[in-house]
Order: sequence, then structure tokens, then C-alpha cells
Amino acid sequence: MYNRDILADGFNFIDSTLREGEQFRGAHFTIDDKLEIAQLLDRFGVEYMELSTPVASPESARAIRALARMPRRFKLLTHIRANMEDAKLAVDCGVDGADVYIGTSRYMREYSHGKSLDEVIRIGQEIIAFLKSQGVETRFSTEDTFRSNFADVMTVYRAIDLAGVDRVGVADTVGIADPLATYNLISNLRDVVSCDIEFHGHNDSSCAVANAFCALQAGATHIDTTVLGIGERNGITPMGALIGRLYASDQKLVAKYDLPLLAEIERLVAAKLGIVIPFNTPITGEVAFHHKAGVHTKAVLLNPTTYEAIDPQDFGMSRMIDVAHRLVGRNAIRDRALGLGIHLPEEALKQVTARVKSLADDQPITVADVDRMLYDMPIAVED
Ligand code: HCA
Ligand code: CU
Repeated sequence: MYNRDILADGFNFIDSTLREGEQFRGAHFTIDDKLEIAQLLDRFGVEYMELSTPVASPESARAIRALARMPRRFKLLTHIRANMEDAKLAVDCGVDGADVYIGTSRYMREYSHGKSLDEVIRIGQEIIAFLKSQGVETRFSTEDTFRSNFADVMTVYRAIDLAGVDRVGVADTVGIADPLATYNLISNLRDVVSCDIEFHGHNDSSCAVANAFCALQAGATHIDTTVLGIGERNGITPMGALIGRLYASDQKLVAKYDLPLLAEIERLVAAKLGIVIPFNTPITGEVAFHHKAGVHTKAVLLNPTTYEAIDPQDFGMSRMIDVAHRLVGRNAIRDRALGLGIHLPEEALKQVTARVKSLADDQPITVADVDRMLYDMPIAVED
């Protein structure tokens, strides 16, 4: 096993908020919503955006045409079934690329499209030839890759690569892959095809971020993400969390993105969906930079890196030192007091700390309770 140099090799985000994300429960994006989300993601720096197939509905086709016309840096893709009608309509809508998909697992072949492997390859070759003749970037993915026969998918990928596809896609459709399985599959594929490799991973068993990261280490060039990870069921790799994972490995990996926009993008999409950003979302969740225990806060006040892998400032976020609880330490109390312009001798700080602990032992308390104790100290001197 080897780790590819992700920084040197480069990678691309394919934002699928307006495709996979449209499959999220209750998602209903108007064309204006789509334009607003796309503009923000464009400023953030995503390299691609994928939209629902134009075949889905007339409004879906109109949305693709509208995004095709907007000034943007990202490449516009649409996600289509492996058939010629869909491919023709996609081209007509003015996309830069088409993400073609077809199932290769026994389940898909028996219960979905009912085609043999040879037919899958033949259809793929035909569509790729057509899309290429139209100057459209083409990706071909095997839906449910991880439950497909390994030799079968490799046969399909090899044939599709030889047909001149720009990118093959690996899809963990039901979220069963783990990081090692992802790494193994993609690194094997890396030796089989010469085109780019895309990874699309669902989060049913909580591995979507780790799998996406391992896919990059194994040689994937493109990763599908959505804002907040929205998608079918509990969704796919969330963009923000993958940004966090990459940043934690090497900040230079994400230097190409406008990181302070992340929170704004998530707030926008959450508002459109009528949901809140989950409290434990990496980087943007309300507790992402919340420090509580005395041992932690003491060290964080001296050097935040002690207990932070990510610097909140790089994302326009702020850190929170929590003082209103029984685990509080004197350093945190001192910091709070100084923040209020109250300078207390160490002995007084010790007393306040003991009082906070004692009160918090009986009941949950608030910062206002702590502040009152600080203000009540007789020796407090106002700045
Ligand atoms: C779907 C399937 C898909 C496709 C992924 C891909 C999946 O929702 O229609 O095109 O690579 O998870 O398999 O999202
Ligand atoms: Cu999917």
C-alpha cells in the first residue's frame, strides 16, 4: 500500500448538492435557489457542479440551461442514465460534461435495468462516442460498485477507458464500503485505467468522509460532495467535513478554496431546506470549537493547537471557552474575568472557581451566573 501525493497530483470537488442533494428528503430548489447556491459555491471554488438530469422534469432542464448561462468558473455537469435520449438532451442543455451511470451489481442487473455486462459496455461505448463528438466531458460510473463482482467492474472500466472516457466513477451507492476496501478498489482501478477516477460515497455506515479521503490517497482525482452531505437517505460525503479532513492532513490541500465562505454556504442550503446545521458538524457546527474541561481550556488559552487540529480563524469561525460548569478551571475563569475587564488576584480567582463548581454541582448554570460572581468580588477593579 502506498499513499499518493494528493497535493502534487491535485484533486477536484464535484459538488452534487443540486443533484444528489435534490434527492434529500424535502429538498425543493427553485431555479433561483439553484443559481444562488451555485454562485456561492463558485466563489468558494468548487471545480464542478452536477445537476439533476434534464429528463427529470421540464423545470430541471430549465435549471441546467440557466446555470449554463451564468458567469462561472466551475464546469457544469448533469447526471444521466446510460441512454442516448438522455445524452442528447444533456448536450442540448449546454452542459460542459455528462455523468453517465449504470448499475453493475447483480441487484441492479436483475432488478433495475436487466442488461448483461456486454450490453452495459456496448451502451457505454456508444454514449461516450456521441458525447465526445459533441465536445462534452464524459464520465461513466458503475452504480453500486462495491456490491458488484470485482472482475466484472474492472472489465467494464477497462473497456470504457479504451473507449476514451474522461473519467470513470466508483459509487458506494448503499454506503457499505470501508476505508480499506475503498483504498483497495481505487488503487487496483488506478492500475487498470489511464483516465481520471471519481469517487461517490454514501454515508449509511458513517464512512463517507474517510472513504473519500482514502479514495484520494489511492489515486482518485474527483470526489463527489454535497453541502452538509445531503442526499438520498442520510446522504453522501459532506463537503465541509472533507475539507476538514484534508486541512488536518495538510492545510495547503485546501488553500485553493475560499474557506471563510463555508459557513455561509451551509447556512444558505440549510435555510433553503428548513433544517439547522447539525451541532456536531466539523468546522461549522456550534460545538466545533467549544472547549470545556479545565485541563483543555488551560492549554488552549496558552496555545490553541494543543487541542485543535483546525484553526477556527481560517474559516472565519471563533473558539469558545466554556466557564459555566463544574469542570471549569481557574485559567478559564481568569480569561473570562479579563474579557470583562476585571483583574483579580489569584486567590480571588480560586474562590470564584470554587463557587462556580459548587453552584454548578447543584444545578446547570449560565455564563451570566459566572459573570455575576466575578462582578461581585469586592476586590474587582474595573478597567
Ligand atoms: C443515484 C445513484 C448514485 C449515482 C452515483 C454516480 C449512487 O442516486 O441515482 O453516478 O456515480 O449513489 O449510486 O447517486
Ligand atoms: Cu448517490
